[in-house]
Amino acid sequence: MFRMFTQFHNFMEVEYLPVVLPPENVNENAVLFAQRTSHAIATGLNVVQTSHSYGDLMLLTKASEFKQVKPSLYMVEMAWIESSFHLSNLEAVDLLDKFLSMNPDSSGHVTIHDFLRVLKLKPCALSEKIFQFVDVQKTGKITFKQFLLGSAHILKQPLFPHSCALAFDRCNAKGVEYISEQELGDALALVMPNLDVDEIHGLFTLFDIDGDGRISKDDFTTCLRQNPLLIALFSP
Ligand SMILES: [Ca+2]
Repeated sequence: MFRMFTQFHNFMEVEYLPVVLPPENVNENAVLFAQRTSHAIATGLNVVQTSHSYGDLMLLTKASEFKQVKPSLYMVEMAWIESSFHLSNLEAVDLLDKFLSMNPDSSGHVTIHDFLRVLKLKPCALSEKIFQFVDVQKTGKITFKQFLLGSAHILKQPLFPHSCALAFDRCNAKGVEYISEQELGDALALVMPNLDVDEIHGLFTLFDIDGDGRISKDDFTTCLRQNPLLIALFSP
């Protein structure tokens, strides 16, 4: 840049790209039109056409705020994710928030130890199974994209809201509006043996979103929407 400013003259080339117009007599939706336009630009630049969108910029900004060494590691081609999983940009940013609290290393990888710490899970067979569901390449570490895809895959299952409601009813032994810490502990004991009081309390505080000392149906559903992988704790 400095060298450019100290030249008497600089050369530049302007390439006019073909004007991309919507086809006459045919209804084309905005997504298709954007794809055709993006293709024309990518061809002009002689680069591969990707599915990066404004959502990726939001992810990049969030990763930069969290002082990540390489914020670009957290860009996931959101246009593709949005169309395949119907996951909104805001949902992706929330999942990135969660992932970044797992303390990823400089190459953007998270170990099972930090994964379990943030999800308040104790090391056990079920917890390892949940991690392995995300660790598709079986390297013992996960990337944000793997975490995002694993979470989105569960969150966008048509029966997910129904499963949340069923899980709440299953924990709610007394059939009242709230789940107590004791009831949550009893339900979790079925899938995670030998949970101690602190481990139950850790999960209880995660589920008690408004912090009023009891888990309402809203708390329960909100927590599972923020941490879809935890639905595994309540699967029969
Ligand atoms: Ca509550």
